[in-house]
Parts: sequence; C-alpha cells; structure tokens
Amino acid sequence: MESTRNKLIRLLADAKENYISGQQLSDQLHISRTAIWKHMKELEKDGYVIEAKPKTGYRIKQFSENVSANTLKWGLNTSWMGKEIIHKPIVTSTQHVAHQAARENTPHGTVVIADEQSNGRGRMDRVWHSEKGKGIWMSIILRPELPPYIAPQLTLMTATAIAEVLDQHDTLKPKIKWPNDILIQNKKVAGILTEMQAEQDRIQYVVVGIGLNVNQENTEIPDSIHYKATSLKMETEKEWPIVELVQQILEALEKEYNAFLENGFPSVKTKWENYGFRIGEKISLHSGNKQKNAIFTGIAEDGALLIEPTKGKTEKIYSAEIDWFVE
Ligand code: BTX
Repeated sequence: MESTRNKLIRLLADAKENYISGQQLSDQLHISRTAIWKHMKELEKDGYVIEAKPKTGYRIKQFSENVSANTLKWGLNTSWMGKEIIHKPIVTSTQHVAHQAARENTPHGTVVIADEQSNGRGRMDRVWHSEKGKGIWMSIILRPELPPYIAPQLTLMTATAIAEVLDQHDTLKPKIKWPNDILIQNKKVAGILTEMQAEQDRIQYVVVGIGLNVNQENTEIPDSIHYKATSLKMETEKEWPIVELVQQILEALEKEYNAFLENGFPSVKTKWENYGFRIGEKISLHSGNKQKNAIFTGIAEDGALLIEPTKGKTEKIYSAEIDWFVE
C-alpha cells in the first residue's frame, strides 16, 4: 500500500507549479491539517524544498536528490523490492545491519542503505572502501525458499542486473568478472558480497551486499587500489544521481529475481555470459595457494566457472578468483 508520505508527494508533484491548499490535502489524505504540516517538515528534512503560501497552500519548489527511505521509495517501480528501506547516515557495514534486521524478521526485499560505512567489507573480510556520499553501499535481504547451494547463483544474478542497468548508458560497456565484480575498462566499479543463513536443506535468508562506486574523483580512490578501481564519474566525467541509480538497480533486481524463480538459472546464464570478462580467453586462477592457467569457456548451468586447462578437457570450478594478470 502506498504510504501517506508518498501519496502526499504524488499530489504535490501532480499539481506541478500550482499550490494545493492544506484543506484539500487533508481531505484527500484523510489526515488533519496539523498532520499535513508535520509531513511537510519531514519532507524538508529529506531535502525537498517546499513553498508554503498563507491562505493558498503548498507546492514543491524542488525535489530532493538526497538519499533517504522516502526519496528512494518515491517513484520506485517495484512490487516487493525495497518496500521496506532502512537508511542510515553511517554504519559499520550495511551487511551487519541487514543481518540484524533479518534476524528480527524484516520482510523479503528489505533494503539497508548507508551514506558511509566505517567498516565496509568484501569477501574473506577484505576492506571495502565506502566514502561518504560517493557510492551506493547497500544490502538487500532475500528470503528464497530454496536450498543453500543456490546462493552463489544469486551473486551472478545480482551482477547481471547491475550490469544491465549500467549497460543502458552507451559508453560504459560493463563486464562481470566471475563471480562478483563489475568492471568498466578493466577496472572494478562494483563488488557483490552474498552471505547466507541456512539450515541443512533450506535458506533462511540471504543478504546481498552491493558496493558501487559512483561519484568518486580520481583522487578519492585510495592509492592501494588505484590501479584496479574506478567510479562512474571517473568513466563519464559527470556526477550521477544516486537515488535514481538505486531505484534502477532495485527494479532490475526484482525483475531478474522473479525470472530466476520462474525459469531457474538458465534465465541468468545467457545474459551473464554476454557480460563475462575474458570469456574465450586464457586466464590465471587461484584458490588458496593453488594457481592454474586455462581457457575460460563460460559458466555452467549451475553458475560454476567452466575452464579448459588442456584442449578438449573441461573443468568446473566453484570457488576461485580470476587474477588480474595472466601468468
Ligand atoms: P571482494 O573481496 O571481491 O573485493 C574486495 C577488494 O576490492 C579489496 O581487497 C580491494 O582490493 C578492492 N576494493 C576495496 N574497496 C573498493 C572499492 N570501493 N572499489 C573498488 N575496489 C575496491 C567485493 O569483495 C564485495 C564488496 C561488497 C561491498 C558491499 S558495500 C555494501 C555491503 N556492506 C559491506 O560491508 N559490504 C557490502
């Protein structure tokens, strides 16, 4: 059901330049004029510029580009994804907050998003740099009624949805580095971290963490990762609207997830392979301290990496990392 706040924004937005009286709003929303006034104050906190003219009414002078639960929900075209949004200015890690929320029974599709993470993390507890207001740092709680071995496929599905969103912008040409990184011009623009709580044969919940570098300048990328990291701004020389981008990602994810439930992994596989980084090329892989070179031929029906270490012999790999440089 649409919230009163969203209905209020919709009424004001539909009125465009015209004022709507407090009485009219209160009649349509079935709340008191004092409640309307309180909502207006909340909208201002969310970054909307509201004009209130005595004896005339209210109008929106400027929409908000700030990230907040309300701005993200307004205009979000999904049926279950992001119906519940938890937004915080700063957290240690949105993964941490999402796990807590999931244990407290928050619904499927809940989104936890922060402006900044003080302890953002990647796989194996690696650091994920998450500067304030410069990127999308969010975690999504999913509750698929599926067995635990499916979880890695959700990583590939999420990567595909993000690649599709970025690919709507002609120049970006995103690639997915198996299993969880999105690259532009061979540099990492986004990473995905999928964590799960499960019983032996059933997933309780999955937290899909997405880190996407959006508006960092060249100088704002830490030196240690400079050679392999980029942002949308660095690639396009323009500032990107974060709220709109989050909405596009949530919409694409809902679509991909629904298709995945209906048709299984094959619906993801073909799209994923269109974006696969170095498919058909020689790659170096490592897992623990084992390293091997092989031709990367594609991904299997279950999402595993398919390689050909020697001609005519195919191997399936479930856990490894593709090295940046071929040895
Ligand atoms: P990963 O383990 O594949 O990648 C981590 C590695 O990526 C780091 O060791 C570093 O080399 C590099 N790196 C760190 N920060 C950045 C960055 N901002 N841009 C590009 N490269 C970077 C990838 O793990 C999964 C990352 C998920 C991050 C999200 S953010 C929201 C959620 N909360 C949280 O704590 N993690 C996830």
